[in-house]
Amino acid sequence: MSETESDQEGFIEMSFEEVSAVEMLERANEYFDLMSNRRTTRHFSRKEVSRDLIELAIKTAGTAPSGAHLQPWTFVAISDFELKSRIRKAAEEEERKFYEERVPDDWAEVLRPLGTDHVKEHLTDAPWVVVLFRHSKRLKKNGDFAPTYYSQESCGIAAGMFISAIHNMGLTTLTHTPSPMGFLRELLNRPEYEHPMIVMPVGYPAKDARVPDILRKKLEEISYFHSH
Ligand code: IYR
Repeated sequence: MSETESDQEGFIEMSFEEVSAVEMLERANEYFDLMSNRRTTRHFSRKEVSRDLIELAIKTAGTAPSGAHLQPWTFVAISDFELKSRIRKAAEEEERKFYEERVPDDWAEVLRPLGTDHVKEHLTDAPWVVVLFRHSKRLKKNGDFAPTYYSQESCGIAAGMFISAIHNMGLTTLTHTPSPMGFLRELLNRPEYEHPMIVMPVGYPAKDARVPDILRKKLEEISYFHSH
């Protein structure tokens, strides 16, 4: 580390506890096993989930790294049934047009095995629906707007951390992307520089929840190593 950085105002010492090589491998395996068991389902139970758990998942997502540490995200969490119903109605209107008119052939081909359609029960069945809004601008103290940086990447990482937090606590979530989803900004009253990015219903899977019979790519298919 450079002298200047260590002396710089606004810096503190990093806290880091080294673990043994054995423990590291153990933890790595445990985490892989945990995440390997995550599945995305569209079938949610109506069983309630406490607000505390949703708050903790959002706080975990909020630990994500972000461009220039601008934290360009807002998580809107909805349990109000009437509001979830309005979101569902608007989403289904868009999705009906997508499936009936807009979907290109190549897209339809890869959606077919997943069995999706315009009916979005998960938006009213799941006890919580969390909408992630991406900030394309930041509001400065003097009232001016300035850009954010890498907000897509930052919000993508935060969403991943939200998903893993939900899975780790024993619940399930679905990354739903109604298209287009501009209606969410109006329905949820967000400013024009916030863009709805992902809708995540959260809850327990339904008793008869189903998932597509699919496999994940193997390590060899998703990686190349250049090592000595
Ligand atoms: N937005 C539609 C279509 C859809 C798109 C993708 I990419 C998916 O992985 C699944 C669905 C919908 O939510 O049904």
